[in-house]
Amino acid sequence: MKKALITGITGQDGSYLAELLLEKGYEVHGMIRRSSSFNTERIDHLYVDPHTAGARLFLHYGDLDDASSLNLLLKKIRPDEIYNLGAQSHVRVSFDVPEYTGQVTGLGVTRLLEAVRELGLSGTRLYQASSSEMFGASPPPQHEGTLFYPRSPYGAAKVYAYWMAVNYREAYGLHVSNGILFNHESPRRGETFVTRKVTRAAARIKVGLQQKLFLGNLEAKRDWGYAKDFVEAMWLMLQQEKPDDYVVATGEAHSVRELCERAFAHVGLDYRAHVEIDPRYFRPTEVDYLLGDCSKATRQLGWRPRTSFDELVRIMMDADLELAERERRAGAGPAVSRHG
Ligand code: NDP
Ligand code: GDR
Repeated sequence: MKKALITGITGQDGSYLAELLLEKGYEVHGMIRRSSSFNTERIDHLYVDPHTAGARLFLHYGDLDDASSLNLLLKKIRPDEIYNLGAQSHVRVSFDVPEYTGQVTGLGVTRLLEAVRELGLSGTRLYQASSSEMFGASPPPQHEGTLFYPRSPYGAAKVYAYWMAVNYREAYGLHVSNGILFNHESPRRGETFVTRKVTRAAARIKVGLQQKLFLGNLEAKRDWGYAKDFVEAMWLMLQQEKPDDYVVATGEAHSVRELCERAFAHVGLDYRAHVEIDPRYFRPTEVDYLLGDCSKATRQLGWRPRTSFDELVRIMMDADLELAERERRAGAGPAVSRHG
């Protein structure tokens, strides 16, 4: 039975990847952070008591900021595959906590690579969650050869991590691949990322739980895909004989404004009556236009996106409508304005 370790298993991608690997028969180990509130909601449906016969999902405390925890975990588990999805992943927030973002999103990768190297885990394959944010201000369409020009502490940390992954591949022969993933979303997306913020608010407005939605820049364009499709590309990368770097995207871009239009229209509303601009959501430097060219992934991995933008909005709206209905029935109070 193959063993995989997922850092960031409690996040959006971690939860879908854990599902995929369990379906494929893996023993899955997830690294989780100690938190004063519950942070395992996205994987609770997968968890069974580890004492149960046949249990294949195991959770361990650790942190990308703590090299000793990484070393101990790798020593204990000796995974065949490591998926490094853990990160301070919010671009806007990275301007507020630039040093911390560098520590976790950047140096965290070095700590992990060093642990693999020090322990001599030469057979272990590693996936690094690189990002289209690394392209930043480089004009679209972006592909593996496009110049990196990050526009945030988050983007800069991911560029550092990307090159450390490449360096450990070249210097020590480690099997490390970078997946340069463009934005991917789902009903499990964190509520402060724009897609989820919009679908959540449109649904709550529809059922009468709130009236307004405050957003930042409506003109930014993103290549939005479905997280469930995208985690398959991560797995495919680690099944290749040779490690490499791949762009994963849909090849279709839409503006935040279009996203609002579609989401609100799905429930028969006009976004213009509800969306207002709050400058606190503007970023000191913005990434205007991301549109990925994933032809290499299609050619070499046989991967292609399966879910269109319209379908994605429908999936997210349907899920958030159900959630809003439940909240309404439970007598939820007025909307809390979340930062993000
Ligand atoms: P999320 O923000 O949903 O999840 C991030 C995960 O990282 C969570 O499990 C979080 O734990 C964990 N984490 C945060 N800080 C630490 C730390 N110090 N040590 C260990 N774990 C930590 O991100 P996504 O699932 O959306 O993304 C997964 C990865 O892919 C990230 O690295 C992200 O930067 C990258 N990426 C994402 C894209 C996207 O569009 N979703 C596109 C390209 C790259 P907790 O739950 O406790 O907060
Ligand atoms: P992004 O995603 O920065 O691309 O990073 P996000 O959804 O946060 O922003 C997308 C675009 O929407 C604009 N925007 C707003 N964004 C947020 N969060 N909140 C708002 O109110 C708002 N109004 C407008 C933003 O300015 C931006 O242009 C995501 C993360 O998952 C990263 O970890 C990942 O690497 C990249 O996608 C690819």
